[in-house]
Order: sequence, then C-alpha cells, then structure tokens
Amino acid sequence: MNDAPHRLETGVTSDLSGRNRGRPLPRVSVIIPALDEGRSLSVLLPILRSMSLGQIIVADNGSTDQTQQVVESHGALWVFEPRRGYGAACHAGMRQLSPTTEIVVFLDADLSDDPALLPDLVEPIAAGEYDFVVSTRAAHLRQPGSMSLPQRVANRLFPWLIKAGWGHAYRDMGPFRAIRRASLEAVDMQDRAFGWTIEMQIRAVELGLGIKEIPVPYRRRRGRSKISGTVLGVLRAAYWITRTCVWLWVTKRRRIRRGSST
Ligand SMILES: Nc1nc2c(ncn2[C@@H]2O[C@H](COP(=O)(O)OP(=O)(O)O)[C@@H](O)[C@H]2O)c(=O)[nH]1
Ligand SMILES: [Mg+2]
Repeated sequence: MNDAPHRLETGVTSDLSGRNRGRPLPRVSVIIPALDEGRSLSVLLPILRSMSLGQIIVADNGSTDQTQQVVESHGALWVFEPRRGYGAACHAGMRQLSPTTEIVVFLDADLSDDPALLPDLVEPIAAGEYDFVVSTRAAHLRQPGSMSLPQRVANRLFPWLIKAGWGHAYRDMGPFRAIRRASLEAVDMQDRAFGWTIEMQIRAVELGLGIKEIPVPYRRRRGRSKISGTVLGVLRAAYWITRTCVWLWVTKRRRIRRGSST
C-alpha cells in the first residue's frame, strides 16, 4: 500500500498496482477483444503481465496493424476469430480458457479503463461475496471526451430498460467486468455482435447472480474508435443491443408461460 500510486491521465490516483504487487492471480484470466489496437496493447499488456494472471487472451477479428506481433511479443495468447463482432471475439477468447480459470475478466484493448483496477473487480468474487462485478464509468471520474454522446445516452437508456424489464437497477454497461467462470457458463452467452455486454447483465439478473457495480475512472481511448465513435458503429451497436433486449424479453415471457425460472 505504500507503493507509489498509479496516476491516471484523469488526475485520479489509484494505488491498486501497489496492492496487487506480490499477489499473483493465477486463477484469473483476462479476455481482450481487439481490432487494430497494436499501439494500446503494447502499453496494456506489460501492465497485465505484471499481475501474474493465469491467461491473457487477445481475441482478434483480423487486425491489419501490428496487433498479433505485439500480443505474441508480450507472451499473451493471440486468438484469431474470422467472424467479425465484439461478441464473436469474446466468445473465441472463452473457448481458450484453461481448465484452472475460475474468474474471467473482460477488458477492452483501448486503455479507456485502467487495468490496475483489475484486482478491485476480482476480489469480491474471489472472496465469495459476489459472482459478477461490473465497472460503472462514474461521471465524476470520467475524463472529458472519454464517452461519446451516443455512449452517454445508451448508458442511461439501457440500464433504465433493464430496470423496467427485469427489475435490477444497473448504473452502466461498462465493458470492464469480472465474472465467476461457473456463472459465465450458466449465463450461456448467445450474442456474437454488440449486444454482448447487455446480454451478460440481463442474464446475470435472471440467474440471480450476486452482482456488484464498481465506479471506475474512464479515459479517452487510444487509437480510433470502432463502435461508439463512428456513425455505423453506433447504429450497429444500437441495433444489436436493442435486438438482444427484445430477444431476452421474449424468451423470459416464454419461460414464465412454461413455468420455469431461468
Ligand atoms: N475482435 C474485435 N474487437 C472489436 C471489434 N469491435 C471493437 N472491438 C474492440 O472492442 C473494444 C471496444 O471497442 P471501441 O472501438 O473502443 O468501442 P467504443 O469504446 O464504443 O468506442 C476495443 O478493444 C476494440 O478494439 C470487433 O469487431 N472485433
Ligand atoms: Mg472504447
């Protein structure tokens, strides 16, 4: 705890890199969906390597930059997934999980989230208190410009929809999240596109998982946005998130009619 704090670009400080030092996390594996993120991965991967995680898996849908070389040169596992999409990449990463993995962390490659906070997400699960820990991009910790307008709208609208449809009040849909492996398997993720984060959150509610939200700082991404920073990306994400909500709602109604709970 006396180690020099890790200073974020937001000006917020966190001493978690110090807290983690000397405490390996061999049963924790991190999955990073990445598309042309070689530059940010060259900063992100050494930080993750210093945490002695079980596996660092980077799932790539055909980057044309140095992503593969950067991943391999940092001793992480590069996984190629021919089908485009955030969910397809995360799913490809899940297929590579080692049998010893007990907690799975999902983290974007763009350095918007501070990887030094990983132990904060993992600890409530390791302690047996929760099954699913989601980051909340807290307004007071956000670097100006780190979230686009569509992202800010989505981060109000969709949690409201989840509250209306499933009764659980999430504050956000932060991509940085940790989940017990057994819970992830029970969740049985179906989305292969951009409904991935909301599907996990809704299914976690349906399954009655212990859910915790942790406020985190959020920084302006490095490199070019693939989702919320482009018109096509926003339309695609809005379509898939809405489609996922509708599909889960219909499935839930059918289950209720059949009289089964999950
Ligand atoms: N493998 C893969 N990764 C993707 C895809 N789209 C986005 N990503 C990655 O998913 C993360 C989030 O994407 P990003 O562009 O930051 O979205 P934003 O935060 O909404 O602007 C980043 O690590 C991207 O590289 C995709 O189709 N395939
Ligand atoms: Mg991003």
